[in-house]
Formats: sequence, structure tokens, C-alpha cells
Amino acid sequence: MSRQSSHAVLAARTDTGAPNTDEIEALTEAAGYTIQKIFTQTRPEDPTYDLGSGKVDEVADAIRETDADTVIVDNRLSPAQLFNLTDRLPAGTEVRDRYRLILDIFEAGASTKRAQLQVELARLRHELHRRREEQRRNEEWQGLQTIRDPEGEWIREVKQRIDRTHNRLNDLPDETTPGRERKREAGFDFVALAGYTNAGKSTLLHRLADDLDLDSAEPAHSDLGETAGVEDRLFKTLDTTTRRATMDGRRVLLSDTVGFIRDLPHDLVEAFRSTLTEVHDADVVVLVVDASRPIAAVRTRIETCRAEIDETDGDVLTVFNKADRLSEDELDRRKRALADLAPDPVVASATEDAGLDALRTRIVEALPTESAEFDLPHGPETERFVSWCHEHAAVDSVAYGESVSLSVQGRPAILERACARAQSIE
Ligand SMILES: Nc1nc2c(ncn2[C@@H]2O[C@H](COP(=O)(O)OP(=O)(O)OP(=O)(O)O)[C@@H](O)[C@H]2O)c(=O)[nH]1
Ligand SMILES: [Mg+2]
Repeated sequence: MSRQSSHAVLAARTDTGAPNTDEIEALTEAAGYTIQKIFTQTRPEDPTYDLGSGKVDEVADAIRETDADTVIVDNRLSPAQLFNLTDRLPAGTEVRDRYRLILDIFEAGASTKRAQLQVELARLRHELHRRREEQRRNEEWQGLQTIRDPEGEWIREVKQRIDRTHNRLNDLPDETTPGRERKREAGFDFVALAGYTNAGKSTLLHRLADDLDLDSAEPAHSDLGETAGVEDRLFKTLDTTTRRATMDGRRVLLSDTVGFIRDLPHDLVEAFRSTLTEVHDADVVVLVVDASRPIAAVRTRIETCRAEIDETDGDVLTVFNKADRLSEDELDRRKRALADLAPDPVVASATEDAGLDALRTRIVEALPTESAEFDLPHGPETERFVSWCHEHAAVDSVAYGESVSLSVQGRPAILERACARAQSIE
């Protein structure tokens, strides 16, 4: 992180109710700042500063009195508010809003070329708004001072950079999981783990995945940290990873995805399209929730995630994770209070390995499934058919008597092919 040694003052304002600063604190730390002081305020938005003017003075004092050189506001500031605030604070103070903070975290963590370019695009668009505002102000002050950029050159430059970044992104190869269709034809089911940042998605992936990494024959234990990092820090995972998992004989490709957050800047949702692609194309989306949070927070988190995964084709299965932190009573209260959003959640603890068998069963139940019974003559063709079924679907039973009886379950398209193959034997 580039701002490892920076110190920040936080300011959170809500229209009503006491502001909860847990999330902005975690975001601030994830961006590499040490928090020096936290200010909260309940009042309607001030059009000039977002915060009330008196609060801005208190924040300015805190900047003078502490080592902090950055102010972080837990709201989305308009470009004008950003300028006004900066003007009121001691010279050299950086102002970041929630949007810019999330952008910083993504910028520092993006490791693939695509992710880097996408974050760059979001940053440039933000910069364009900022420059337009500065230009507007310059024009207002025309009579008083020379205009910094009379031709709008400064704005054109950022527009050109936006175009260039766009082009570079378009030149990148298609990002969808390579061989996705081929893998479906081979009988794989697609399951995506989605959810709020820090819910435990990557931890669950490690628990559910088979030992072998999808793309290599190496045991995955040696590179756990890289394939799907697990850490108590927001937005730890910024790339989608896919691993194999076997559930009741079904072969599943399980994808870990980038976490969601309240007010996730839309440019960034776009930037991490691959997360949404995994989610939209999945047969089942496992929506992982940190159930140990206060009920109201769990509710907004489920709602935030549901809004993002709205367009999925598959079933959505909600997991109340981190159940190890809750008593039976607290768990029951959450289930009752959230029954409208998550009528029948799977209760689990990824770290304690609890509830995972139930989760596997529920995933398999939600997969598109057909089943069939076959009764075939002994012979090499039937043997080949039995192997094919093992490779492409889940074989519930095979009995060798006068004939070979076989009971198979799998993706509907696979079962259709199995029936056609069996007919050619009979
Ligand atoms: N107590 C408890 N902690 C858990 C559990 N599952 C995950 N955690 C912890 O929660 C933190 C976040 O877990 P991750 O798996 O990184 O969460 P994530 O959803 O992948 O987070 P991002 O990648 O940042 O979106 C880590 O410190 C985990 O050890 C659980 O069942 N119980
Ligand atoms: Mg993760």
C-alpha cells in the first residue's frame, strides 16, 4: 500500500440515527491509514461541505493537533464539496470520500492487467468530474485571476487518457473462464460464492474445494494465500478464482468473487465484471453473509448483495456464516428477523468446519438435475458407457446381475446425452 504511514481523521455524517463507523474504519485501515480521530454527526447534508460548517472547523483543528494529513468522509462528496472542504482545511490536507477510498484500495490490490486498467478507468472518470469542477470555478473567478486552462486543454487530456485506457481494455483477450462451455459439456456444475466483503467467501472456498487447484496438478495448500487470500481486511480478494469441488459425486467448479459493499461505486462494479459474470452464469449462487453482525447490518448487507446479483440465472442459497460467534438464541433471533430475505438459510462456520455437509447437500439439491435408470447388456460398450457416466455425472449405483443396472444423476443436458448413448447400445 502506498499510504502505509499516513494518518487520517474520519468524519461520518448521517441524516438520521447515530452513524456507525465500523465499516469506514475498516476501509480506512484497508487503504493503509492509521486513524487518529473520529468525528460523527447527525444532520441533513450541508450542500457546501456535506458536513456542517462547525464540524469542519473541528476537523480542521484535529488536523492541526494530530499527525493526520488526510480527512476521510464517509459519504460521496460532489466535486464542489471536495474543493470547498479542501479549501477550509489546513494547506496540504488530502480529502478522500468513501468512493475515492474504495478506489484506492482496489488500485493498490488489483493484480491483473485487466483489473488495473479497469480501476484506472474509474479513477480517470472521477478525475474528469474533478477537473470540470475546477474549470468551472476558474471561470467564475475569471475577473480576479488568470484562467489556468483557458482552452480546456487540461480536460481534453484526461478525456484522451480515458479513451486510451478504453482501447487498451478492449484489446485484452476475452476474460470469461476459459473453456467454460467445454467444461459444462463435460458435466461440470458452476457455483459462485458471492457476498459482502469480509463475509468469509475465500475461507469457504478453501474448505469446500478439492485439494487440487483447477489449473495445476500441484496441491493447493502451498499457495492458499495466493489463490484466494483470507484475511480480516476488507477487499482482500480482487480477482476471481475457480477451484474444483466434489459434492455428492457432482463435479463442481466453485468460484470465489470480489466482495460487495454498500455504495460500491458503479464504475468499480463494472470494473470487476468478471465477478458479475461468474455470478450471472452460475447454476447456484451461494450468498455468504457474516451473520455475527448486528441484525440491521446483516439485513442491509443481504439487501446490498441481492441488488448486485439480481440478474443471476441460478438459484440463490443464503449462508449464515460465522455462526461460531453466535449463541443459539442469537442465531434464532437472526433467522426470525431475516426470514423475509433469507427464508431458509444454511447455518455454517467456515473456520470451525461446521454446517458444511449441509451446505454441500443444499447446493446439490439446487443444481439443475435429471436422473435416469439404465438396464444394459454386459459387454465392452456398456463398460465404456459406465465409465462415461462416472466422468460426466454422479453414478448413484451400479449392479452387475444378469444385466448391468445403473442409476445416474447429473445435468439435464448430460442425462439427455446419456440416454442417447444407452439407446445405441440396446
Ligand atoms: N469466527 C469466524 N471467522 C471467520 C469465519 N469465516 C471467515 N472468517 C474470518 O473472516 C475474515 C474474512 O474472511 P475471508 O474469507 O477473507 O472473507 P471474504 O468474504 O473472502 O472477504 P473479501 O475477499 O475481502 O471480500 C477472516 O479473518 C476469516 O478468518 C467463520 O466462520 N467464523
Ligand atoms: Mg475473499
